[in-house]
Formats: sequence, C-alpha cells, structure tokens
Amino acid sequence: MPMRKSAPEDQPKHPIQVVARRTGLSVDVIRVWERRYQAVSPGRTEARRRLYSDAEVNRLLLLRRATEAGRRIGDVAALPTDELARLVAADRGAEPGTAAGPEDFVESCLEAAERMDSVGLEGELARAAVNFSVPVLLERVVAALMREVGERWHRGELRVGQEHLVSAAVRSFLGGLYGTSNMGGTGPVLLVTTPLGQNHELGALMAAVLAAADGWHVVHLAPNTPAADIAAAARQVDARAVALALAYPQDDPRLVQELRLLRQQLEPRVALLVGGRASDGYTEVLSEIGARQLASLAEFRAALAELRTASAAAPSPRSR
Ligand code: B12
Repeated sequence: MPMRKSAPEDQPKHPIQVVARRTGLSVDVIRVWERRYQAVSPGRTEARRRLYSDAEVNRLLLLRRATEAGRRIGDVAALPTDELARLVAADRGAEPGTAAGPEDFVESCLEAAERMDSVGLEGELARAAVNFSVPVLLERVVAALMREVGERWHRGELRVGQEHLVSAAVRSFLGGLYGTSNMGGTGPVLLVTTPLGQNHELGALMAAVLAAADGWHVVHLAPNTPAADIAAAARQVDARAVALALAYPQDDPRLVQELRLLRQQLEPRVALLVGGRASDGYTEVLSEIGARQLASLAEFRAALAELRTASAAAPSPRSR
C-alpha cells in the first residue's frame, strides 16, 4: 500500500504491542497481514523493531472490522483506506440484527477524525441522525463524541487539528439539524446563545436543536453575546425564555456582572434557563437572579415543557 510518510498521521511511532492493544488484533495476526497481504508497511527503529503510524493503526482497525463482517483479508487488504472505510460503514449498516448503537457511531466518528476524514465524519453523523431520536442523538452520539474528543486531546492522543475537524463537522451538522427542526416552530419563542466570554458554542446549539425539535420557535445567536444585546434581542423577538450555555471558564467575575445585568434588562416574565458544564461555577449568582440552573438536556426539556404549559394557561398579549 503506498503511504506518504510526511503528514503527522503517517509518522511511525507505535510499537506493535500498542497497535495490538488499540486494534484488538493479536501481534501474530498483524505480522501475517503485513507479510502475506502487505496490509500495512510499518517503519523500523534502529533495532529493526516495527513502528506503526496513526494511519496504519486506523487501517488495521478497519481491516479487523471488514473481516469481522465476513470478508476475507485477501479481498480487502489492498483496498485504499477511504474505500475500506466506506465498505466497513456499509457492512455495519447492512448487518441484520446488529443495528449499530450510539457508541458505534461515536467510535466510527473518532476513527474518521483520526484519519482527518471530514466527509466520512459528516456521513457517520448523518447516518446516526437517521437511526436515533433527537435526544439520543444529541446526548449519546454528539455530546459523547465531544467528551471523548476532549479526553483524547487532553491525553495527547488527538491533535488540535483533529479536534478542530470534529468541532467544525459537529457545528455544521447541528446547524443543519437546527435549520430543519426550526422550520415549523409556531410555539413560544426561545432565544439561545452563550454570554460574554463563553466561546464554546456547541452546548447552545444542542439546546437550540432540542427546543426546536420540541416545537419552540428558536432564535439562535452566535456565542459570546453581551448581556445588553441578549436583552435587546429577547425584547425584539418577544422571547418567552432565554437559554444560556456555559462551558468554560467556571470563574469569570465579568460573567457574574453580565448575568445580573441581563436579568435587570429582561422583562420579568422572560424565564432564564442556564446549563452547561461550567454553570456550577455560577450557582450563587444564578440563584440570586432567579435563573433556572439545569443539570442536563433532559432537565432542560422538562423545564421547557413546564414553561409551555404555563404559557398556554396564561398567554401573553403578544405570544405566538
Ligand atoms: C470543542 C472544544 C473546544 C473548541 C470549541 C469549538 C466551538 N465552536 O464550540 C475550541 C477549540 C475553540 C476550544 C477552546 C478551548 N477549550 Co475547549 N473543549 C472542547 C471540547 C472538546 C468539547 C466541548 C463541547 O462542545 N462539548 C459538547 C457539549 C455540548 O458537551 P458539554 O459541554 O459536556 O455539555 C453537556 C451538558 O453540560 C449540557 N449542556 C451544555 N450546554 C447546555 C446548555 C443548556 C441550556 C443546558 C440545559 C444544558 C447544556 O448538555 C451537554 C450534553 O450532556 C471540550 C471537552 C468536553 N469534555 O466537553 C473541551 C473543553 C471544554 N475545553 C477546555 C479548554 C481548557 C479550552 C481552552 C482553554 C483551551 C486552550 N488552552 O485554549 C479554550 C478556551 C476557549 C475560550 N476562551 O473559551 C476544557 C475545559 C476545562 C475546564 N477546566 O473546564 C475542556 C473540558 C477540555 C479538557 N478536557 O480539558 N475548546
């Protein structure tokens, strides 16, 4: 198999024992696939020990999946990696009685990220969207994927470029879902954003998708929005509620001031819903301003449902 040795994913760095652990293949099988089928062509240390690149590890993983799906190694060993990935994805979708679970999609998204395959990654997300309900898709595929990306990045197993590839693909995927879910929203208006200094935007986008799927008319603003602008937008669209996502940092004194200012400038009837991994850092101010702090997307849905019931019982003069 022709291999470029220049890109970081093509640098030989993993000894065969590590490759065996990562791929679930035995050391003997890896050697046979290399010797007999030229499935990979590892580099060598000065002591002539094999060293495999990330791309080769990924390729071996795909070959393992292809053989598990019933293919003969001799038939697939020479395929280009992209083609192999497509074959494995198709085999997985086609296997009767073994429908892929959310964790399978997380795994195949991570594999696509490792090989910097944004098209493959978007394809996996699109397939997951067909397989699962919106809450399962968001919680068990998208959020689980991002958590795993964060952990691997933290451990030095994923490069920043690979994390950025996933973030961009997930951002565009969620944007698409938001667009299609939000078309018929005739319910009350929900404004979703992240406040000043909060640049992680995917939590807000997930909240926007979920609310739109539940029939809210969602107005989603880009992240890092000053309190005065959130309040002005909420007034203009006659929002029933504002949802904020806080991800990092957990201890920004400026944000405490912003949250107070937001509450002062919002009409009293506008509910303030706040979630995200950093929200625990702001519990005191959130409780002071009467915002609802929500520990999960499931709690968020329940809070939205309550608000809708309350709105239906006492609609505001301008409510939709
Ligand atoms: C993608 C990412 C980025 C991207 C963001 C891209 C984007 N467009 O949003 C980029 C590269 C820009 C980035 C930058 C940074 N990041 Co970052 N990032 C991540 C990563 C991998 C995923 C975040 C994400 O989107 N998750 C998906 C969301 C939806 O999941 P979640 O936050 O867990 O949310 C769940 C709940 O909290 C809830 N929820 C979330 N939002 C909301 C909102 C509402 C209303 C409700 C009800 C619920 C809710 O639902 C979700 C599902 O359960 C995380 C890892 C991780 N474990 O999350 C790190 C992570 C958040 N980042 C981290 C860090 C340190 C940084 C940087 C400081 C890195 C640096 N040195 O520059 C910068 C800071 C940027 C800044 N100024 O804010 C740390 C934070 C550590 C900490 N102490 O909190 C993390 C945890 C990585 C790590 N393991 O160390 N990051």
